Formats: sequence, structure tokens, C-alpha cells
Amino acid sequence: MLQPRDSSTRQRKRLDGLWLFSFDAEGAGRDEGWWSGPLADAREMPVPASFNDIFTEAEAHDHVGDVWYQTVVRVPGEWAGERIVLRFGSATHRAVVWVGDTKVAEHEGGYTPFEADVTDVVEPGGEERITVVVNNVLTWQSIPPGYVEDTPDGPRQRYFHDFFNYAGLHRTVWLYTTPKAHIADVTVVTGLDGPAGTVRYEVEAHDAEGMEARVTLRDAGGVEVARASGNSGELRIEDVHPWRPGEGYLYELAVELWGAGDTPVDSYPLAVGVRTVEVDGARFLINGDPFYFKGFGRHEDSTLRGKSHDDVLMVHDFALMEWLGANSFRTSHYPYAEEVLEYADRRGFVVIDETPAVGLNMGLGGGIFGSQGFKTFSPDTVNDATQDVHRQAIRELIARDKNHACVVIWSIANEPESDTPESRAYFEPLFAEARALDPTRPVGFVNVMLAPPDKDVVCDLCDVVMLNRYYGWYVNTGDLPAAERALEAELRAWVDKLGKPIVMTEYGGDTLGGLHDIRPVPWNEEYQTALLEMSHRVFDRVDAVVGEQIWNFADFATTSGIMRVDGNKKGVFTRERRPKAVTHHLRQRWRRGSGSAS
Ligand code: BDP
Repeated sequence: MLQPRDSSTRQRKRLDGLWLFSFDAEGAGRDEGWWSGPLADAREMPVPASFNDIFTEAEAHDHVGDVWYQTVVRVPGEWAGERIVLRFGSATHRAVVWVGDTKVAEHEGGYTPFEADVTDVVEPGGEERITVVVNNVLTWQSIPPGYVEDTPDGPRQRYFHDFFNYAGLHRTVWLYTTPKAHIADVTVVTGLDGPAGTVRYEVEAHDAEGMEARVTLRDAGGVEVARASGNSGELRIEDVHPWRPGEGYLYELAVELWGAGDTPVDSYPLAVGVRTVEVDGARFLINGDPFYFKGFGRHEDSTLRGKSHDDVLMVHDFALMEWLGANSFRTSHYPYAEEVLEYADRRGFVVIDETPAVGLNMGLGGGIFGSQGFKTFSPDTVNDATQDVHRQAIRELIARDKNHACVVIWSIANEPESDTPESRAYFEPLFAEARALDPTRPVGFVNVMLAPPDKDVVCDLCDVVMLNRYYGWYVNTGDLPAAERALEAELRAWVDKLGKPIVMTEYGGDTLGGLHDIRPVPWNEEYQTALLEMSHRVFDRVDAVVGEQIWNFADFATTSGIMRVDGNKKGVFTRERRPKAVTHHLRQRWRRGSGSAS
């Protein structure tokens, strides 16, 4: 799915700002038709933002069910005759949208965009009321899953992942135009051939009978380097400047649709980084060179905004990662805003792109301890319907992010159950789906501690083994020598079993910023440093380890519970982005080139 862009044939209008907003605790709005007039007794709510932390009441923070958003927009008069589209970057976790009294869109899944062609519903030059009901409930048939417990005090949302269930309109809402005959999708696949680069392209055009697609590729200085016509084809750049980690060199592909006239009917600019990704034995290659991932599992999370996209935070977070010498991150545990992927393309960051499939594991309690008392896969829990939603989440992720040079691995789930025949049956078709949709990128999922090499039955489907391990924290707590032995033994067992590259996608321990001691003890800053140093010694001894992504970049919000003090504190930065002492170790290691591919 294409991001809205301005071009010679397209315009867009950002609808962000203060919208009217109502909690619908009784779930009355859908029956009462709240879209059919101005929202009664509404407050104002910033868009984009999670709604949870904006007001002061506990009911707002912990609301379960529907919330309503509404705004009035003037559609520019000069848009008459154009195709007009209303697009949401995300609505967490599902939404229905009305323009005036007409329902125009419905979408399931909280982290991918959706849009509606509203040409026939809006009047250019006129004002239109847009109403959205967003629902934040997690069920056994949502991704991620959860369930609602009815209590005498009202509904309580339970879920199995370790981050707060922020919800709302988290990303920009656009109203944009395309011509009637328009470019609906573009797919590029890049390659390298000695000093030359190739860009295979495919254009999908709608309502464009008799028209021709033409593409022109220009380098970063605007100089044309190749052109072609036809809905698909291959461009060749004789002396290519590849996209590479640390150097986000981008070409621009001008995609045009031509009819009989002497200007294009539609035009869409797409940034293209030319690079290759490949797994070769136990090595991970970008442009044929061994690559070592240095970075983090992150969250879209900050004070007040919750999971809202925010350019200030994004640019600052990348600056902090660069300050440390990081070169990569995983979009744990859901697709991040499109702006983040675009920025990663430009900064030369390498991304493991993950679906929202987190918490499909009843062996882990509330994120971590003890079992939940459910079977993960059963007709009443994660079932065929859940798998359909999961499959759709994979489709939407790949459809959205397939053209990003930064994306080098699809992660189809985080820490699911993967040691039972049911888990194998569940995941086999999902791997097939991801590979069919994108045969060019490695596919994997992130394996949990509970499924080590002698138990796991799914990792052989992966191109890259991605491991979350907490030696020295949840196991061997406070005993780093024992942790070091156990971590190394397990990694070697993975090498013996699969011989594939291993990326450590999580390791670390909770650390209260500012807590110091002369001895490293769990929770103090000395312990975080010692634990990471220990882990890094092990990674350096195991050749198949091709990456280290610490859990987590920054402290983040979770549900309340005895395992969490004001959230998860495994960040190397606090939630306010102040560095913990360990950042100095990381700077030394990552900037002087340790933790690099051999
Ligand atoms: C892993 C999860 C991650 C948690 C982390 C932790 O993948 O979401 O936050 O452990 O316990 O289980 O900190």
C-alpha cells in the first residue's frame, strides 16, 4: 500500500489536530448512531496520540471498549474531478469510519494503514464530518490476543504481552487525491551485478485502460540514470551507488501513467535503495558483505503520547542510537509508523520488521512468570480464526513495507509457543504465506527461552534464528558466571542443530536508572553493564552470532504488576531518554567496531 505523496498530479491534507472525542463505556454509540451528528458531551483529543494518558481519570487510562473520534474537514474546492481518499496510518486495534452518514471503512489490526475511496461521498468545496469508532479490545481472535474479564467493577482487559495496551489514532490521518486513472501500487526488487545495480519494478494501475506506465530513476543529485516503460520491467544502473548500513543512499523512482496527452495522468515518487540481502550458511550478507546487527528491540512508547508517532521523538531516538554506534533495530512487537521506516531508509538503519503477533504463548505469564492456565492453540483460544487474522497482519505488513531498503528480515511473531505439534501446524502456512508474498527477504520468528534447541519444532522454518534470552536475569539471576556458561552452551546447541545465523533479538535486565553500588546486583546500573558485557563476550566467541539487539532501547510502560515497577526498566535509556551507565560500554563496543561481522 502506497504512502500518500504530493506530486504533480496528487495533493494531500493532513487531518491531525484536536478532534472531538468520547469514551463509550456502555458501548451505546453504534446502536445510537453517534456518527449521525456532532458527538454529544465530547472532549477534545489530540490526533495522533494514544488516548490513555491524556486525561487524569483511571477510567480513561484503563478504558475497555469503544471510543469515538470526530472532526470536520473542508475538502478543497480544486479537488473537484479528482479521486479523493481518506487514509488512517493506524487505528488501534480496529475501527469503523463514517463520512457524514455513510460508512466508508472498517479495519481490523492496530498497526497498519487502511483507506477508503470517498470520492462519491464528499463534496469538494464543502465541509464533511468524519467520525471514527476505535475499539481497543483484545480477544482470542485478535493479533495480539487477549481476553476481557467481566468483574463487578467493570470489564478488565487481560493480555499476554509485556507492554501497555495503548490505543487510539496513533498515526497521521490523511485526505488525499489521485487522478481517477491512478497508480495503485508499485513494487521494486533491487539487485547488484558487479558495479551495476538493477531495479525490477511492477506498477499496478487502476482505471487506466489504454494507458502506459513509464518509470524514470534519478540519483540523489537528481540526475537520470535509467528509464523504462511498461507495467513491469528492469532498470539497470551501470555504476550504482548501493544503499548500505550506515549510508542510506536513495534513488528516486518517478512512476508515471501516460495517456494520449503531453503530461502524465498520474505521477508517484518512490525512494529506492539498491541493495541485496542474503543468508549464506551461518552468515548474514548485505550487498554480499557479512553484516553484524548492533542495536535494540524498541517500542513506540513515550510519556503522554503513548504509542503515537512523533517526529521529535523519532529523530531524537535515531540520534541516540547513532551516538551509541547502533546500526539496526527490530520493530518489536508490531509494525512501526511508516515515517520510521522511511527515516531508517534515509539514515541507513537496518530493520527487522515484525507483525503484532506477540503473546501467543500461554507458557509465559503476564509477559513472564508462571503459566496462564490456558492452552495456547485450541478451538477456544488461538484457533483458525486467529490464524486468519495473523495471516492478514503478515499480508498488510509486507504490502506496506516491501519497498523499504532498510527492511531485511520479516519477523512473523515474537516468542510464540514453538515446542508443540500444534505450533508447527499453526506456523507452517504462515511461513509459506510470507515467503510467497516476498521471496526476496529472509523470514523468521523470535524464539522464546521456553523452546531451546532440544524442544523447538518451528525454528527450522526460519532463515535466521532469532533468540530472546535472559541468562543472568530470569534465569541464573545475579549469577553471571553460571549465566555465561549456560548462554554459550545453548548458542552452540543451536549452531549444531541448524547451522543458521543467529541474531540475539533480546537480552538484558531491568535497571533502575540512578541506582548504583560497588557490586553489580540485579537492578543496579553496574549489573546491567556486567550482564551485557558477559553476553557480548559469549557472542564474540560464537561465530554464528551475527547480531546483538539489546532489550530494550528505553524503559517503557506496561500493565501494573509485581514484576514491573513503573513499567519495564530494561532500557539503556530511561523513558525520558536519559542514558544509563551501560551506554558508555555500548559506545565503546559498537563505535570501535567490536561486535562486527568477521
Ligand atoms: C520477552 C518479551 C518482551 C518483554 C521481555 C521482558 O519479548 O516483550 O518485555 O521479555 O521480560 O519475553 O522484559
